[in-house]
Amino acid sequence: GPAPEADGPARDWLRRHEARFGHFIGGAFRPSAEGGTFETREPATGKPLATLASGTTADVDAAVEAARQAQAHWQKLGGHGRARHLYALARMVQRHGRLLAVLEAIDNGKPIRETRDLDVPLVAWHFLHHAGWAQLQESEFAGYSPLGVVGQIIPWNFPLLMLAWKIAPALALGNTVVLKPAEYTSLTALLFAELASEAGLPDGVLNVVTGPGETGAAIVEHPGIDKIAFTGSTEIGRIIRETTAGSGKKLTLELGGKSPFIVFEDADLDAAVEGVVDAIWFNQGQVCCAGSRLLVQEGIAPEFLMRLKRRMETLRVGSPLDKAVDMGAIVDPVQLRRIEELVAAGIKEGAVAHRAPVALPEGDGSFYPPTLLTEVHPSSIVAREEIFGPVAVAMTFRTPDEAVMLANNSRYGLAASIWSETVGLALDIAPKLQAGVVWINATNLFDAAVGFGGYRESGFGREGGREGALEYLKPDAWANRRPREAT
Ligand code: TXE
Repeated sequence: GPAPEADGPARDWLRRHEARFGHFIGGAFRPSAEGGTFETREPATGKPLATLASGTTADVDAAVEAARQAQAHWQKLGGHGRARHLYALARMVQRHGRLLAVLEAIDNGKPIRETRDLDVPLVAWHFLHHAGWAQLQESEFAGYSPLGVVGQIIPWNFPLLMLAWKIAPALALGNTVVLKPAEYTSLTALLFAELASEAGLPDGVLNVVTGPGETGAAIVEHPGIDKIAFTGSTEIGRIIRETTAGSGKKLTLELGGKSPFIVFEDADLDAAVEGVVDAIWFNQGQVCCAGSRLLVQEGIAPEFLMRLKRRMETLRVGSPLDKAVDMGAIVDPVQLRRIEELVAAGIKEGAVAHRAPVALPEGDGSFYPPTLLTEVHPSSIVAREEIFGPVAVAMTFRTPDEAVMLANNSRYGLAASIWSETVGLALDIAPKLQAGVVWINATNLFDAAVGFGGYRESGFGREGGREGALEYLKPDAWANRRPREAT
Protein backbone atom coordinates (compact mmCIF):
# COMPACT_ATOMS: atom_id res chain seq x y z
CA GLY A 1 0.00 0.00 0.00
CA PRO A 2 0.97 3.68 0.02
CA ALA A 3 3.70 4.88 2.41
CA PRO A 4 2.40 6.11 5.76
CA GLU A 5 1.79 9.82 6.11
CA ALA A 6 4.91 11.65 7.26
CA ASP A 7 4.39 12.79 10.83
CA GLY A 8 7.65 14.81 11.04
CA PRO A 9 6.13 18.32 11.05
CA ALA A 10 3.57 17.40 13.73
CA ARG A 11 6.26 15.76 15.91
CA ASP A 12 8.47 18.84 15.35
CA TRP A 13 5.68 21.09 16.58
CA LEU A 14 5.32 18.94 19.70
CA ARG A 15 9.10 19.03 20.25
CA ARG A 16 9.22 22.79 19.79
CA HIS A 17 6.85 23.01 22.75
CA GLU A 18 8.73 20.25 24.59
CA ALA A 19 5.36 18.43 24.53
CA ARG A 20 4.17 20.71 27.35
CA PHE A 21 1.37 23.18 26.83
CA GLY A 22 -0.27 25.88 28.89
CA HIS A 23 -3.68 27.41 28.26
CA PHE A 24 -3.86 29.84 25.37
CA ILE A 25 -5.13 33.07 26.96
CA GLY A 26 -4.92 36.61 25.62
CA GLY A 27 -2.78 35.56 22.67
CA ALA A 28 -0.12 33.55 24.54
CA PHE A 29 0.45 30.23 26.25
CA ARG A 30 0.51 30.36 30.03
CA PRO A 31 0.62 27.63 32.67
CA SER A 32 -2.25 26.97 35.03
CA ALA A 33 -2.45 29.50 37.86
CA GLU A 34 -2.39 26.65 40.34
CA GLY A 35 0.20 24.67 38.40
CA GLY A 36 -1.94 21.60 37.71
CA THR A 37 -1.17 19.40 34.71
CA PHE A 38 -2.33 16.14 33.16
CA GLU A 39 -0.93 13.73 30.57
CA THR A 40 -2.40 12.61 27.30
CA ARG A 41 -1.54 9.45 25.39
CA GLU A 42 -1.54 8.46 21.76
CA PRO A 43 -4.57 6.21 21.15
CA ALA A 44 -2.85 4.04 18.53
CA THR A 45 0.22 3.23 20.64
CA GLY A 46 -0.70 4.03 24.23
CA LYS A 47 2.50 6.07 24.47
CA PRO A 48 2.62 9.42 26.35
CA LEU A 49 1.99 12.30 23.97
CA ALA A 50 1.87 15.58 25.86
CA THR A 51 1.51 17.27 29.24
CA LEU A 52 -1.33 19.76 29.36
CA ALA A 53 -2.44 22.44 31.80
CA SER A 54 -5.37 21.54 34.01
CA GLY A 55 -7.60 24.59 34.25
CA THR A 56 -9.25 25.79 37.45
CA THR A 57 -11.53 28.73 38.23
CA ALA A 58 -8.49 31.04 38.33
CA ASP A 59 -7.61 30.17 34.73
CA VAL A 60 -11.20 30.53 33.60
CA ASP A 61 -11.25 33.95 35.30
CA ALA A 62 -8.17 34.99 33.33
CA ALA A 63 -9.62 33.67 30.06
CA VAL A 64 -12.98 35.40 30.61
CA GLU A 65 -11.16 38.63 31.48
CA ALA A 66 -9.11 38.43 28.26
CA ALA A 67 -12.22 37.63 26.23
CA ARG A 68 -14.18 40.48 27.84
CA GLN A 69 -11.42 42.99 27.10
CA ALA A 70 -11.21 41.89 23.49
CA GLN A 71 -14.95 41.80 22.89
CA ALA A 72 -15.69 45.55 22.62
CA HIS A 73 -13.10 46.06 19.90
CA TRP A 74 -14.12 42.84 18.14
CA GLN A 75 -17.74 44.00 18.07
CA LYS A 76 -16.76 47.49 16.85
CA LEU A 77 -14.86 45.97 13.92
CA GLY A 78 -18.24 45.28 12.36
CA GLY A 79 -19.27 42.40 10.18
CA HIS A 80 -16.98 43.32 7.28
CA GLY A 81 -13.96 43.65 9.54
CA ARG A 82 -14.62 40.31 11.17
CA ALA A 83 -15.26 38.63 7.82
CA ARG A 84 -11.65 39.37 6.86
CA HIS A 85 -10.47 37.53 9.95
CA LEU A 86 -12.71 34.54 9.20
CA TYR A 87 -11.42 34.36 5.64
CA ALA A 88 -7.90 34.51 7.07
CA LEU A 89 -8.71 31.62 9.41
CA ALA A 90 -10.05 29.54 6.51
CA ARG A 91 -6.89 30.21 4.50
CA MET A 92 -4.75 29.43 7.53
CA VAL A 93 -6.50 26.04 7.91
CA GLN A 94 -5.96 25.30 4.22
CA ARG A 95 -2.31 26.35 4.31
CA HIS A 96 -1.55 24.23 7.38
CA GLY A 97 -4.03 21.50 6.42
CA ARG A 98 -1.48 18.68 6.39
CA LEU A 99 -0.03 19.59 9.78
CA LEU A 100 -3.50 19.88 11.34
CA ALA A 101 -4.65 16.61 9.75
CA VAL A 102 -1.62 14.65 10.95
CA LEU A 103 -1.75 16.05 14.48
CA GLU A 104 -5.47 15.26 14.65
CA ALA A 105 -4.81 11.66 13.52
CA ILE A 106 -2.06 11.22 16.13
CA ASP A 107 -4.05 12.80 18.96
CA ASN A 108 -7.47 11.25 18.29
CA GLY A 109 -6.54 7.98 16.55
CA LYS A 110 -8.76 8.59 13.50
CA PRO A 111 -7.40 7.76 10.04
CA ILE A 112 -5.38 10.39 8.18
CA ARG A 113 -7.62 9.83 5.15
CA GLU A 114 -10.54 11.19 7.13
CA THR A 115 -8.74 14.09 8.80
CA ARG A 116 -7.16 15.09 5.47
CA ASP A 117 -10.21 14.66 3.24
CA LEU A 118 -13.07 15.45 5.61
CA ASP A 119 -12.25 17.11 8.92
CA VAL A 120 -9.82 19.73 7.64
CA PRO A 121 -11.76 20.70 4.47
CA LEU A 122 -15.01 20.89 6.48
CA VAL A 123 -13.28 23.14 9.01
CA ALA A 124 -12.09 25.50 6.27
CA TRP A 125 -15.55 25.48 4.71
CA HIS A 126 -17.12 26.36 8.04
CA PHE A 127 -14.97 29.48 8.39
CA LEU A 128 -15.68 30.48 4.78
CA HIS A 129 -19.40 30.04 5.29
CA HIS A 130 -19.39 32.12 8.47
CA ALA A 131 -17.25 34.82 6.89
CA GLY A 132 -20.32 35.25 4.68
CA TRP A 133 -22.63 35.64 7.67
CA ALA A 134 -20.25 38.21 9.17
CA GLN A 135 -20.43 40.22 5.96
CA LEU A 136 -24.20 40.04 5.95
CA GLN A 137 -24.63 40.70 9.67
CA GLU A 138 -25.69 44.35 9.42
CA SER A 139 -28.28 43.64 6.73
CA GLU A 140 -29.52 40.18 7.74
CA PHE A 141 -29.48 40.63 11.50
CA ALA A 142 -30.36 44.30 11.95
CA GLY A 143 -31.83 44.67 15.43
CA TYR A 144 -29.64 41.94 16.93
CA SER A 145 -26.43 42.24 18.94
CA PRO A 146 -23.68 39.81 19.91
CA LEU A 147 -24.11 38.04 23.23
CA GLY A 148 -20.64 38.96 24.53
CA VAL A 149 -18.35 36.24 25.90
CA VAL A 150 -19.33 32.66 25.15
CA GLY A 151 -18.09 29.48 26.83
CA GLN A 152 -17.79 26.49 24.52
CA ILE A 153 -17.14 22.91 25.60
CA ILE A 154 -16.44 20.28 22.97
CA PRO A 155 -15.95 16.50 22.75
CA TRP A 156 -13.10 14.43 21.40
CA ASN A 157 -14.65 12.70 18.38
CA PHE A 158 -14.13 15.61 15.93
CA PRO A 159 -11.81 17.92 17.87
CA LEU A 160 -11.07 20.43 15.10
CA LEU A 161 -14.44 20.26 13.42
CA MET A 162 -16.30 20.80 16.69
CA LEU A 163 -13.98 23.73 17.37
CA ALA A 164 -14.95 25.20 14.00
CA TRP A 165 -18.68 24.57 14.53
CA LYS A 166 -18.43 26.42 17.81
CA ILE A 167 -16.07 29.31 17.21
CA ALA A 168 -16.89 30.24 13.58
CA PRO A 169 -20.46 31.47 14.24
CA ALA A 170 -19.53 32.94 17.64
CA LEU A 171 -16.66 35.00 16.24
CA ALA A 172 -18.43 35.92 12.99
CA LEU A 173 -21.26 37.58 14.87
CA GLY A 174 -19.12 39.58 17.26
CA ASN A 175 -18.64 37.38 20.31
CA THR A 176 -15.36 36.35 21.91
CA VAL A 177 -14.70 32.83 23.11
CA VAL A 178 -13.45 30.72 26.00
CA LEU A 179 -13.16 27.20 24.58
CA LYS A 180 -12.45 23.98 26.43
CA PRO A 181 -11.41 21.06 24.21
CA ALA A 182 -11.93 17.51 25.45
CA GLU A 183 -9.19 16.26 27.75
CA TYR A 184 -8.26 13.38 25.38
CA THR A 185 -7.82 15.65 22.36
CA SER A 186 -6.67 19.20 23.09
CA LEU A 187 -3.66 19.45 20.79
CA THR A 188 -5.25 20.63 17.56
CA ALA A 189 -7.18 23.33 19.44
CA LEU A 190 -3.88 24.61 20.86
CA LEU A 191 -2.19 24.47 17.46
CA PHE A 192 -5.20 26.21 15.92
CA ALA A 193 -5.08 29.00 18.51
CA GLU A 194 -1.37 29.50 17.94
CA LEU A 195 -1.78 29.61 14.15
CA ALA A 196 -4.82 31.89 14.40
CA SER A 197 -2.78 34.33 16.43
CA GLU A 198 -0.04 34.26 13.78
CA ALA A 199 -2.75 34.86 11.16
CA GLY A 200 -3.65 38.11 12.92
CA LEU A 201 -6.61 37.17 15.12
CA PRO A 202 -6.55 39.81 17.88
CA ASP A 203 -5.42 38.67 21.33
CA GLY A 204 -8.21 37.51 23.60
CA VAL A 205 -10.75 36.84 20.84
CA LEU A 206 -10.13 33.07 21.11
CA ASN A 207 -8.96 31.63 24.44
CA VAL A 208 -8.38 27.92 24.97
CA VAL A 209 -8.47 26.52 28.51
CA THR A 210 -7.56 22.84 28.78
CA GLY A 211 -8.53 20.37 31.47
CA PRO A 212 -10.98 17.70 32.57
CA GLY A 213 -14.72 17.97 33.26
CA GLU A 214 -14.11 20.14 36.34
CA THR A 215 -12.58 22.80 34.08
CA GLY A 216 -15.73 22.65 31.96
CA ALA A 217 -17.84 23.03 35.07
CA ALA A 218 -15.83 26.14 36.04
CA ILE A 219 -16.71 27.63 32.62
CA VAL A 220 -20.37 26.70 32.97
CA GLU A 221 -20.55 28.34 36.42
CA HIS A 222 -18.61 31.48 35.56
CA PRO A 223 -20.79 34.59 36.01
CA GLY A 224 -18.88 36.52 33.31
CA ILE A 225 -20.02 34.21 30.52
CA ASP A 226 -23.15 35.02 28.49
CA LYS A 227 -23.75 31.71 26.75
CA ILE A 228 -22.72 28.08 27.00
CA ALA A 229 -22.53 25.91 23.90
CA PHE A 230 -21.89 22.26 24.70
CA THR A 231 -21.43 19.12 22.65
CA GLY A 232 -20.98 15.89 24.56
CA SER A 233 -22.84 13.25 26.52
CA THR A 234 -26.51 13.57 27.42
CA GLU A 235 -25.58 12.98 31.05
CA ILE A 236 -23.29 16.05 31.23
CA GLY A 237 -25.73 18.05 29.11
CA ARG A 238 -28.36 17.47 31.77
CA ILE A 239 -26.00 18.70 34.52
CA ILE A 240 -25.14 21.81 32.50
CA ARG A 241 -28.80 22.59 31.93
CA GLU A 242 -29.48 22.34 35.66
CA THR A 243 -26.45 24.45 36.54
CA THR A 244 -27.31 27.23 34.09
CA ALA A 245 -31.03 27.30 34.93
CA GLY A 246 -31.95 30.75 36.18
CA SER A 247 -28.49 32.16 35.46
CA GLY A 248 -29.56 34.16 32.40
CA LYS A 249 -26.96 32.35 30.29
CA LYS A 250 -28.12 31.30 26.86
CA LEU A 251 -27.59 27.57 26.26
CA THR A 252 -27.35 25.17 23.35
CA LEU A 253 -26.78 21.43 23.77
CA GLU A 254 -25.77 18.90 21.14
CA LEU A 255 -25.89 15.53 22.86
CA GLY A 256 -26.04 11.83 22.15
CA GLY A 257 -27.86 9.85 19.51
CA LYS A 258 -28.99 6.40 18.47
CA SER A 259 -29.89 7.19 14.91
CA PRO A 260 -31.88 4.77 12.74
CA PHE A 261 -30.59 3.63 9.36
CA ILE A 262 -33.63 2.22 7.55
CA VAL A 263 -33.20 -0.11 4.57
CA PHE A 264 -36.41 -0.80 2.61
CA GLU A 265 -36.74 -3.87 0.42
CA ASP A 266 -36.52 -1.83 -2.78
CA ALA A 267 -33.24 -0.17 -1.77
CA ASP A 268 -30.10 -0.37 -3.88
CA LEU A 269 -28.55 -2.94 -1.55
CA ASP A 270 -24.93 -2.39 -2.53
CA ALA A 271 -25.28 1.37 -2.06
CA ALA A 272 -26.96 0.75 1.29
CA VAL A 273 -24.08 -1.55 2.35
CA GLU A 274 -21.63 1.27 1.58
CA GLY A 275 -23.96 3.54 3.51
CA VAL A 276 -23.64 1.33 6.59
CA VAL A 277 -19.84 1.48 6.28
CA ASP A 278 -20.07 5.30 6.40
CA ALA A 279 -22.78 5.33 9.01
CA ILE A 280 -21.15 3.23 11.69
CA TRP A 281 -17.52 2.47 10.86
CA PHE A 282 -16.53 5.99 9.82
CA ASN A 283 -14.54 7.57 12.68
CA GLN A 284 -14.68 4.20 14.53
CA GLY A 285 -18.39 4.85 15.09
CA GLN A 286 -17.57 7.73 17.43
CA VAL A 287 -20.09 9.97 15.71
CA CYS A 288 -23.04 11.58 17.48
CA CYS A 289 -25.28 11.05 14.44
CA ALA A 290 -23.90 7.57 13.59
CA GLY A 291 -26.47 5.28 12.00
CA SER A 292 -26.15 2.84 14.86
CA ARG A 293 -29.59 1.22 14.66
CA LEU A 294 -29.78 -0.70 11.42
CA LEU A 295 -33.44 -1.39 10.58
CA VAL A 296 -33.81 -3.78 7.65
CA GLN A 297 -37.06 -4.85 5.99
CA GLU A 298 -37.65 -8.52 6.68
CA GLY A 299 -37.78 -9.83 3.09
CA ILE A 300 -34.27 -8.63 2.23
CA ALA A 301 -32.68 -8.98 5.67
CA PRO A 302 -30.81 -12.28 5.06
CA GLU A 303 -29.44 -11.13 1.70
CA PHE A 304 -28.55 -7.65 2.99
CA LEU A 305 -26.80 -8.88 6.12
CA MET A 306 -24.88 -11.43 4.06
CA ARG A 307 -23.60 -8.70 1.73
CA LEU A 308 -22.78 -6.52 4.73
CA LYS A 309 -20.74 -9.27 6.39
CA ARG A 310 -18.88 -9.85 3.13
CA ARG A 311 -18.05 -6.14 2.97
CA MET A 312 -16.86 -6.23 6.59
CA GLU A 313 -14.17 -8.71 5.56
CA THR A 314 -12.52 -6.05 3.41
CA LEU A 315 -12.33 -3.31 6.07
CA ARG A 316 -8.85 -2.50 7.32
CA VAL A 317 -8.06 -1.45 10.87
CA GLY A 318 -4.63 -0.03 11.63
CA SER A 319 -2.34 2.88 12.32
CA PRO A 320 -4.11 6.22 11.82
CA LEU A 321 -1.17 7.41 9.73
CA ASP A 322 -1.53 4.49 7.29
CA LYS A 323 -3.30 6.02 4.29
CA ALA A 324 -4.97 2.71 3.43
CA VAL A 325 -6.86 2.03 6.66
CA ASP A 326 -10.61 2.40 7.05
CA MET A 327 -10.56 2.51 10.81
CA GLY A 328 -7.98 3.73 13.29
CA ALA A 329 -7.91 3.57 17.10
CA ILE A 330 -10.59 4.22 19.71
CA VAL A 331 -9.80 7.51 21.44
CA ASP A 332 -8.98 6.13 24.90
CA PRO A 333 -8.90 2.83 26.86
CA VAL A 334 -11.83 4.11 28.96
CA GLN A 335 -13.99 4.42 25.84
CA LEU A 336 -12.75 1.05 24.56
CA ARG A 337 -13.88 -0.62 27.80
CA ARG A 338 -17.26 1.11 27.54
CA ILE A 339 -17.76 -0.40 24.07
CA GLU A 340 -16.65 -3.86 25.24
CA GLU A 341 -18.99 -3.74 28.23
CA LEU A 342 -22.02 -2.65 26.21
CA VAL A 343 -21.43 -5.33 23.58
CA ALA A 344 -21.02 -7.98 26.28
CA ALA A 345 -24.28 -6.83 27.87
CA GLY A 346 -26.02 -7.06 24.48
CA ILE A 347 -24.73 -10.60 23.92
CA LYS A 348 -25.98 -11.55 27.37
CA GLU A 349 -29.41 -10.35 26.28
CA GLY A 350 -29.32 -12.59 23.22
CA ALA A 351 -27.54 -10.60 20.52
CA VAL A 352 -25.24 -12.46 18.14
CA ALA A 353 -21.95 -10.68 17.40
CA HIS A 354 -20.23 -10.81 14.02
CA ARG A 355 -16.76 -9.33 14.22
CA ALA A 356 -14.94 -8.45 11.03
CA PRO A 357 -12.13 -10.97 10.63
CA VAL A 358 -9.47 -8.28 10.60
CA ALA A 359 -6.05 -8.23 12.20
CA LEU A 360 -5.82 -5.60 14.92
CA PRO A 361 -2.45 -3.87 15.42
CA GLU A 362 -0.27 -5.33 18.15
CA GLY A 363 0.85 -3.29 21.12
CA ASP A 364 -0.88 -1.01 23.59
CA GLY A 365 -3.17 0.85 21.22
CA SER A 366 -6.95 0.91 21.73
CA PHE A 367 -8.44 -0.98 18.81
CA TYR A 368 -11.83 -2.57 18.28
CA PRO A 369 -12.94 -4.47 15.17
CA PRO A 370 -15.92 -3.48 13.01
CA THR A 371 -18.82 -5.32 14.62
CA LEU A 372 -22.39 -6.21 13.68
CA LEU A 373 -24.94 -7.34 16.25
CA THR A 374 -27.95 -9.31 15.01
CA GLU A 375 -30.87 -11.02 16.79
CA VAL A 376 -31.28 -7.81 18.78
CA HIS A 377 -34.55 -7.08 20.55
CA PRO A 378 -35.63 -3.40 20.48
CA SER A 379 -35.67 -3.37 24.29
CA SER A 380 -32.06 -4.59 24.53
CA ILE A 381 -29.48 -2.27 26.03
CA VAL A 382 -27.55 -2.22 22.73
CA ALA A 383 -30.67 -1.04 20.88
CA ARG A 384 -31.28 1.77 23.36
CA GLU A 385 -27.90 3.06 24.55
CA GLU A 386 -25.37 4.99 22.53
CA ILE A 387 -22.39 2.62 22.16
CA PHE A 388 -20.22 5.29 20.49
CA GLY A 389 -18.05 2.69 18.84
CA PRO A 390 -17.88 0.66 15.59
CA VAL A 391 -20.89 -1.49 16.44
CA ALA A 392 -23.93 -1.71 14.17
CA VAL A 393 -27.07 -3.07 15.82
CA ALA A 394 -29.43 -4.77 13.36
CA MET A 395 -33.19 -5.27 13.74
CA THR A 396 -35.89 -6.06 11.23
CA PHE A 397 -39.31 -4.62 10.39
CA ARG A 398 -42.17 -5.70 8.13
CA THR A 399 -44.04 -2.56 7.04
CA PRO A 400 -43.13 1.12 6.58
CA ASP A 401 -45.33 1.98 9.58
CA GLU A 402 -43.41 -0.45 11.72
CA ALA A 403 -40.14 1.08 10.50
CA VAL A 404 -41.32 4.53 11.60
CA MET A 405 -42.43 3.19 14.97
CA LEU A 406 -39.13 1.41 15.59
CA ALA A 407 -37.11 4.40 14.37
CA ASN A 408 -38.89 6.79 16.73
CA ASN A 409 -38.69 4.36 19.64
CA SER A 410 -35.71 6.14 21.20
CA ARG A 411 -35.04 8.83 23.77
CA TYR A 412 -32.79 10.43 21.18
CA GLY A 413 -33.59 12.20 17.92
CA LEU A 414 -30.47 13.44 16.21
CA ALA A 415 -30.42 11.95 12.72
CA ALA A 416 -32.00 9.30 10.50
CA SER A 417 -31.22 7.74 7.15
CA ILE A 418 -33.69 6.21 4.68
CA TRP A 419 -32.67 3.84 1.88
CA SER A 420 -35.25 3.23 -0.88
CA GLU A 421 -35.45 3.60 -4.64
CA THR A 422 -39.07 4.77 -4.37
CA VAL A 423 -39.14 8.54 -4.08
CA GLY A 424 -42.74 8.53 -2.85
CA LEU A 425 -41.96 6.13 -0.02
CA ALA A 426 -38.86 8.03 1.11
CA LEU A 427 -40.68 11.36 1.06
CA ASP A 428 -43.61 9.87 2.96
CA ILE A 429 -41.37 8.43 5.69
CA ALA A 430 -38.95 11.36 6.12
CA PRO A 431 -41.30 13.82 7.86
CA LYS A 432 -42.56 11.09 10.17
CA LEU A 433 -39.10 10.57 11.66
CA GLN A 434 -38.41 12.57 14.79
CA ALA A 435 -34.85 13.56 14.02
CA GLY A 436 -32.99 16.82 13.52
CA VAL A 437 -31.68 15.67 10.15
CA VAL A 438 -33.02 13.01 7.76
CA TRP A 439 -30.87 11.76 4.90
CA ILE A 440 -32.30 9.87 1.90
CA ASN A 441 -29.96 7.34 0.26
CA ALA A 442 -27.12 9.06 2.07
CA THR A 443 -25.68 9.40 5.55
CA ASN A 444 -23.34 11.59 7.60
CA LEU A 445 -23.51 14.52 5.20
CA PHE A 446 -22.66 17.83 6.84
CA ASP A 447 -23.37 21.23 5.37
CA ALA A 448 -22.20 24.46 6.97
CA ALA A 449 -25.32 26.14 5.58
CA VAL A 450 -27.81 23.78 7.25
CA GLY A 451 -28.63 23.89 10.94
CA PHE A 452 -27.54 20.68 12.69
CA GLY A 453 -29.05 19.63 16.01
CA GLY A 454 -31.38 17.29 17.79
CA TYR A 455 -34.82 16.52 19.10
CA ARG A 456 -35.60 15.22 22.58
CA GLU A 457 -32.58 14.04 24.59
CA SER A 458 -30.26 14.76 21.68
CA GLY A 459 -30.42 18.40 22.77
CA PHE A 460 -31.61 21.71 21.40
CA GLY A 461 -30.34 24.59 19.35
CA ARG A 462 -28.82 24.34 15.90
CA GLU A 463 -25.29 24.73 14.57
CA GLY A 464 -24.65 26.03 11.07
CA GLY A 465 -26.60 28.24 8.72
CA ARG A 466 -29.00 31.00 9.69
CA GLU A 467 -30.45 29.18 12.68
CA GLY A 468 -26.98 28.54 14.04
CA ALA A 469 -26.05 32.20 13.62
CA LEU A 470 -29.08 33.33 15.63
CA GLU A 471 -27.87 31.21 18.57
CA TYR A 472 -25.02 33.73 18.98
CA LEU A 473 -27.17 36.87 18.91
CA LYS A 474 -29.73 38.55 21.11
CA PRO A 475 -32.54 40.82 19.93
CA ASP A 476 -32.06 44.49 20.82
CA ALA A 477 -34.69 45.84 23.17
CA TRP A 478 -35.66 48.70 20.87
CA ALA A 479 -36.04 46.37 17.90
CA ASN A 480 -38.75 44.45 19.69
CA ARG A 481 -41.07 47.46 19.61
CA ARG A 482 -43.41 46.89 16.74
CA PRO A 483 -44.17 49.85 14.52
CA ARG A 484 -47.43 51.49 15.52
CA GLU A 485 -50.35 50.32 13.43
CA ALA A 486 -51.71 52.90 11.01
CA THR A 487 -55.14 53.99 12.21
O1 TXE B 1 -18.29 12.70 27.41
P1 TXE B 1 -18.42 14.04 28.24
P2 TXE B 1 -17.21 11.51 27.60
C1 TXE B 1 -21.08 10.20 24.64
C2 TXE B 1 -20.61 8.87 24.12
C3 TXE B 1 -19.45 8.58 25.00
C4 TXE B 1 -19.93 9.13 26.32
C5 TXE B 1 -18.87 9.49 27.31
O2 TXE B 1 -21.63 7.91 24.30
O3 TXE B 1 -19.15 7.22 25.07
O4 TXE B 1 -20.63 10.30 25.96
O5 TXE B 1 -17.88 10.36 26.74
C6 TXE B 1 -16.60 18.04 29.30
N1 TXE B 1 -19.23 20.36 33.08
N2 TXE B 1 -20.55 11.30 23.85
O6 TXE B 1 -17.15 11.08 29.01
O7 TXE B 1 -17.98 13.81 29.64
C7 TXE B 1 -15.47 17.10 28.97
O8 TXE B 1 -14.28 17.52 29.59
C8 TXE B 1 -18.77 20.85 31.91
C9 TXE B 1 -21.31 11.69 22.70
O9 TXE B 1 -15.94 11.94 26.98
O10 TXE B 1 -19.78 14.58 28.00
C10 TXE B 1 -15.44 17.21 27.45
O11 TXE B 1 -14.78 18.40 27.06
N3 TXE B 1 -18.09 20.12 31.02
C11 TXE B 1 -20.89 13.02 22.21
C12 TXE B 1 -16.91 17.31 27.10
O12 TXE B 1 -17.56 17.75 28.30
C13 TXE B 1 -17.85 18.82 31.31
C14 TXE B 1 -19.43 13.26 22.15
C15 TXE B 1 -17.57 16.00 26.63
O13 TXE B 1 -17.32 14.99 27.58
C16 TXE B 1 -18.30 18.25 32.51
C17 TXE B 1 -18.79 12.83 23.38
C18 TXE B 1 -19.02 19.08 33.41
N4 TXE B 1 -19.53 18.61 34.58
C19 TXE B 1 -19.34 11.83 24.14
N5 TXE B 1 -17.93 16.95 32.53
C20 TXE B 1 -21.56 13.47 20.93
N6 TXE B 1 -22.86 13.63 20.96
O14 TXE B 1 -20.95 13.72 19.93
C21 TXE B 1 -17.28 16.71 31.38
N7 TXE B 1 -17.21 17.84 30.62
